[in-house]
Amino acid sequence: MRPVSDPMSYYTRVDYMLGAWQAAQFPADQGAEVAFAGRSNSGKSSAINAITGRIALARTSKTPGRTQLINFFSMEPQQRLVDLPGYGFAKVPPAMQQHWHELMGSYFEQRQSLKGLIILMDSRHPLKDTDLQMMEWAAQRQLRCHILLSKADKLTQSEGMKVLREVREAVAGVATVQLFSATKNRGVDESRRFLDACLKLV
Ligand SMILES: Nc1nc2c(ncn2[C@@H]2O[C@H](COP(=O)(O)OP(=O)(O)OP(=O)(O)O)[C@@H](O)[C@H]2O)c(=O)[nH]1
Ligand SMILES: [Mg+2]
Repeated sequence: MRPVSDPMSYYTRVDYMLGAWQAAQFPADQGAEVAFAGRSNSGKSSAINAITGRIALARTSKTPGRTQLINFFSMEPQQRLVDLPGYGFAKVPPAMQQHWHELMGSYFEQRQSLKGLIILMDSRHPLKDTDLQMMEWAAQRQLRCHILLSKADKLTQSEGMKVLREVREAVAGVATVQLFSATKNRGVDESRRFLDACLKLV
């Protein structure tokens, strides 16, 4: 359940802006934004919904690979959250994988307002090769990088602490890490603090 103080939060003022299928459709490259990346089905859209306190702002799905657009959400015109299409879903046709690469490539290369990256990793299967590639992309851009170990409600307390410790050790100096559960609203405040720092709200 959400704490009662939450509705006053800055993040609950978010609105859907647009979904971009190609770079020409990106909104004006001004201000600051933070993107949510991660494998298909890792919980990106659910995390955006939890952080903004909306039930269905970003579309979630049991079918991996559902979000094929880069979706932009704004709190203020100059401050945005970005839901990136998921990666690592083998059943996506090659032409679509190629399109994903081109779209993500142009986003990461061009986007000056991109100030931070949140990478969602299922806490039961963290640090896959594609996640490491995404961290490499962030490092090349010198982006702040924060990992949400998602679906933490599926782990026991001690399993959660163990995976947190292991991933923290593995990415020390490169990314910060926390446990997160969209269904239990766990870790929302901590993730907002990362966003605050990137969006210059503090
Ligand atoms: N138990 C549990 N399930 C979750 C959690 N977060 C997401 N899920 C479920 O995982 C599935 C995928 O969630 P999405 O948020 O759509 O994942 P996504 O990363 O946006 O997926 P794509 O857009 O397809 O790449 C859905 O069935 C969600 O309900 C969580 O914290 N706990
Ligand atoms: Mg999604």
